[in-house]
Amino acid sequence: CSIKASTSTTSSPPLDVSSGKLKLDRIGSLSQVSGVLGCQWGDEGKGKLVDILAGHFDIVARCQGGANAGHTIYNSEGKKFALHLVPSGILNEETLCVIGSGLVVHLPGLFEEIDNLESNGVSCKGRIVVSDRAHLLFDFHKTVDGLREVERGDNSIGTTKRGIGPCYANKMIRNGLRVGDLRHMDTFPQKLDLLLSDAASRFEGFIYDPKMLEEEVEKYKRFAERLEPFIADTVHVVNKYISDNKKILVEGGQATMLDIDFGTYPFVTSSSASAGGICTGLGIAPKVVGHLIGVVKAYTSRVGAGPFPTELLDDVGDLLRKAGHEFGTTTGRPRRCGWLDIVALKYCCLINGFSSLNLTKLDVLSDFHEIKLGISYKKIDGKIIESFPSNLTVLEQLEEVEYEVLPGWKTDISSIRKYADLPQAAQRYVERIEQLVGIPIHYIGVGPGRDALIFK
Ligand code: 2SA
Ligand code: GDP
Ligand code: MG
Repeated sequence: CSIKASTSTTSSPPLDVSSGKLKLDRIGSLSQVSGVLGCQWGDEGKGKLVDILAGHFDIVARCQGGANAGHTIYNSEGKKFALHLVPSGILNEETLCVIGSGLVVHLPGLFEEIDNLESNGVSCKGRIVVSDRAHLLFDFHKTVDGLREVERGDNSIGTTKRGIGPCYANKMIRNGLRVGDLRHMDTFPQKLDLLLSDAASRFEGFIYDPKMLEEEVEKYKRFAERLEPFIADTVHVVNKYISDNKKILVEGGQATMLDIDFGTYPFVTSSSASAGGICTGLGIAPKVVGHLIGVVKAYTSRVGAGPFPTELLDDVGDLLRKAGHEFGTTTGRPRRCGWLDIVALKYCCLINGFSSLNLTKLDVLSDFHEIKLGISYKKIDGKIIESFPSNLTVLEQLEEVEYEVLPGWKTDISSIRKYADLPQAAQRYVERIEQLVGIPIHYIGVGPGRDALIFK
């Protein structure tokens, strides 16, 4: 169900990039329900693309994760916004932002984010809806997250300590509280008591005194009142938009290599961060999901522990971190950096069936004499592994990654807006990636700003 830009139901004009209008054939090839998903270990720059595309969609929806996500976007005046729960469509006034049923929502954090947006001139009233099926993430989930990390000792995951895993665990063992429970404050205290008692019985370090329940209930009574205008049955809302022929853009949080099923388990997040999460986290049918854009950084970063075959623990890695400003948007942690891993990228493309890719942060590679692409993994016994292994032990026992070395371009590309104007070596890098993964790169990021995008 391909759509035409000219039939857009949103009134915003096509985005003005300095090379002219946003290339309409690229927008025209998007489908009624499109998605933007991370291809690596997160922080590929998904938020920037979602913000840019938002003007062409009626809804921007998050389908999984919580305030562990950190999406950095800039408005047209260059003002920076770091979003965690609010979808990256919020800067586009015409867009309705949906926090879907697959999310875990920390209400104090959500209100703080809304207040911050409002105080910076971004109106949120009537523009955000929160699913009544989304799970409530309480402060105690954060405490438990921290306690579990301590318990894991040397095997700690390096979570964002935002309570994500413990909240999803409650969802799965079926004693969690959902946003819709805020409409039934009579049974709320009893359910919360069970949750808190459960956590206290599991962790010695978790002190649960009765005052805690009282205080929490009082707080949530106030939250319930404030949240009421935002609460909706988003399954109904989103499907109604679809049947009215309106357009939905789904914004992925984290990325496939952090997906609970397909990532580097157990060093993953606790939600479905790949294509499947779109349907399970929004309640829409697979047949309506069309064009998926995979966002891939021109190199790789990872924050937190876990395997990272192309990681660079030397000066080159430091240079990537410095040039790319690779520090966590949520926690400020330095991100681990390395070359682009084609083995992991091919695996991710297989799982998600992307229609196109957005290669981001190509500008960050401008200072390098040579740039490497991780092509295959070699085991200790000399055997080549071409597909991404499911087993952590296999990953840990890799002898080496085989690289293809490409020449760098050693020139600033951040003000270039036309593909043909990129240096030959940069074009060669882009085209080699396309060739290796077999998916076209339609968007190339050359800077953090809205206009720093090349349409190929
Ligand atoms: P969690 O907190 O349970 O989801 O952590 C589990 C793993 O998932 C990783 N994770 C992330 N990786 C990259 N970016 C994320 N968002 C923030 C950002 C991270 C930050 O945008 O920079 O600020 O540190 C994100 N969220 C979760 C996490 O590092 C664990 O490896
Ligand atoms: P997300 O979680 O995938 O949305 O990504 P983050 O916002 O956590 O991290 C990406 C960072 O890179 C942000 O600070 C963006 O502003 C920045 N960024 C995005 N695209 C580009 C790009 O093409 N070039 C440069 N230099 N920075 C970019
Ligand atoms: Mg991020």
